[in-house]
Amino acid sequence: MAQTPQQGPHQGGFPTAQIPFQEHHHAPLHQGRQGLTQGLGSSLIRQMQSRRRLVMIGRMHELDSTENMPQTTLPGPLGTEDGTDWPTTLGQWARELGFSALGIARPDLSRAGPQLHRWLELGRHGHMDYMAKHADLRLAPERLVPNTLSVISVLQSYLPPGADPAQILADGERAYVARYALGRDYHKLLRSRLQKLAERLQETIGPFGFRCFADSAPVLEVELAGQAGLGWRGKHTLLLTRQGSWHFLGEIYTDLPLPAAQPQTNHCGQCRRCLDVCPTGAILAPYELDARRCISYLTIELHGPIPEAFRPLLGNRIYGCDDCQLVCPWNRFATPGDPQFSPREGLDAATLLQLFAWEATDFNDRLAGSPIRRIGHERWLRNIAVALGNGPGGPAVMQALRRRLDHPSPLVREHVAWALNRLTGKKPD
Ligand code: B12
Ligand code: SF4
Ligand code: SF4
Repeated sequence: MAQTPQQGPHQGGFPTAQIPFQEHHHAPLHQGRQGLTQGLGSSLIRQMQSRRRLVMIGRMHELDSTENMPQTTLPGPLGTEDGTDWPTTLGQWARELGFSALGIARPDLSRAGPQLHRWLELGRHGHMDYMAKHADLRLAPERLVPNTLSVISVLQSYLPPGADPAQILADGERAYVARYALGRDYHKLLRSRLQKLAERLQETIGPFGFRCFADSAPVLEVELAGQAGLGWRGKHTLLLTRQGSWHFLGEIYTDLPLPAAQPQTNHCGQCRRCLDVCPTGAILAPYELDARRCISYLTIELHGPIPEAFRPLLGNRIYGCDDCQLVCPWNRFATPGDPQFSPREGLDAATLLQLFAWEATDFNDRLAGSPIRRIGHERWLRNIAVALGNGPGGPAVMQALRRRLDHPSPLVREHVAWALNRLTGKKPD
């Protein structure tokens, strides 16, 4: 789920620690106040303004430990005074925008801190340096976006139609691409929908501060979605619901005191299918993933050579991996995803040879608007070379591999040579 080749994966990257955001429409918090619609209900605006004053006074008291200032109670959640059921209203608006669910959390990530730090200390993030660099911001929404009181989390279903994953995985001549990456890149789409949601709320209640995220900043998305009552964490570490796990996550950090949801209980029970199926043993224990072993990391996030020990285990997975989700019993209840994520370029059933023949211009043109484009042509060829080496081989495959032996990239050449050796060892050509 890489964003740009030179930036942190998943993240959208934030090369400097100071401004860990990307994209122009990630305006600073105060800019969320722009666009205030004229003629709003004046009582609502007054309610918002007095609420904000109370929150600020309450915060000043929290910060000052020595003084004897009069006690001021923080206001109740938005809607307490006028009876509006904001979670339901926002949920309806979210569905109108194409999201599948919405929940609200008052963020407290203190319980996740020790586990995130342990994960980093054990080096399980591999080369994803941004995970270590911004760990503290990840754990403190109010530091990432000052004044954050609530997090609105959304689910965006993406399960695309197309060829049966099991059949593709069993066919060594075809390429398996993770379901999330068959269609349009989700990052911008989600953020633009979240922006619309926040703007609609502004038009209704007046100005407030907010920022939208979808895998685009140091945000502990699964943990927050769990707190927002959207599902529970599966043993594979992803957010799981009674409709499965084929959904992206996005958030709005806001200074509104919205009513928070109750977290759901965990429904994994005694099941451990995801742990048992993982081709590389990346799920070391329930809820513990070593990214360095995960095929998603090896094929998308890792820039250099794929460690040789893992190459045979990749099979024909050329971009990401879904095995731990494909076996999950809750995914039997999954509903079709947003049509925006339907397969493009026949990626759900393409042959490895077809994709290996793409030159850099084909790769860039055909994959414009796809998340795959971010790994670049070089890593694309690296991954497909490994998959070809794991396949049945044959004269056409040997010829295609030999043709790439003089590729300008040493990375590509080395993986092509590995594939040729492996196939030659298997079946003399
Ligand atoms: C880094 C990252 C990766 C890494 C590492 C994954 C991981 N589990 O950490 C890699 C590259 C491997 C990866 C792969 C995938 N990713 Co990813 N990834 C992220 C990212 C950017 C950060 C995740 C993170 O914070 N990891 C840090 C570690 C510490 O978190 P964790 O493993 O979840 O650990 C927590 C708990 O498990 C627990 N814990 C940890 N250790 C222990 C130990 C014990 C004893 C206990 C009890 C608990 C516990 O505490 C930790 C902190 O809360 C998020 C986006 C975001 N900003 O949040 C997307 C995200 C999680 N990825 C996503 C997706 C879709 C995927 C893939 C399915 C893509 C694919 N098909 O190839 C795979 C799935 C692999 C898997 N089983 O997780 C989606 C998941 C949506 C969902 N339904 O949950 C996200 C949310 C992006 C998005 N906005 O939609 N990803
Ligand atoms: S995505 Fe694949 S490699 Fe990664 S944990 Fe899941 S099954 Fe294992
Ligand atoms: S496969 Fe089983 S253990 Fe793993 S997430 Fe799904 S229900 Fe939980």
